[in-house]
Amino acid sequence: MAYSYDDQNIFAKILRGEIPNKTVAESEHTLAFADLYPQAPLHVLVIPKGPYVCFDHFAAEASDAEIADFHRVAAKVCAEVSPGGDGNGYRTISNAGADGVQEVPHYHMHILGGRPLGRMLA
Ligand code: D5M
Repeated sequence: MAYSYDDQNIFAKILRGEIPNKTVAESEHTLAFADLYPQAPLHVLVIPKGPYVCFDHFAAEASDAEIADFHRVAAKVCAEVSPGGDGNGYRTISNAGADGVQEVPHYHMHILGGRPLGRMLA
């Protein structure tokens, strides 16, 4: 499978510091920041710092360290609203490609929470 990464996408520009973001968490391989158009009281995007287009690209080609780091950072954000703590839960979403209606072609996980999100399978 060949993936073509467009380094002019908006998240690549955020990672290069060319446009601002509201950082929530950062680590060696991962950045988490507030979504510009929040759909819930908590709406955070988690992205790897490496040039990956979508989930399966990341999972296939990133190092184990990048993959572990990404999920640790995402879990830290989720923990704020986790039913395992004091929260009421959350949803993670990752859109890919045209059918997935992915707007920004840099892999990202949406984390939504802070309100009842309703049933959603499509
Ligand atoms: O979602 C892409 C998401 O990226 C969408 O929820 C808006 C968000 N977005 C777009 N530009 C920015 C900036 N500059 N900062 C923060 N968030 C942004 P997708 O899954 O690709 O449809």
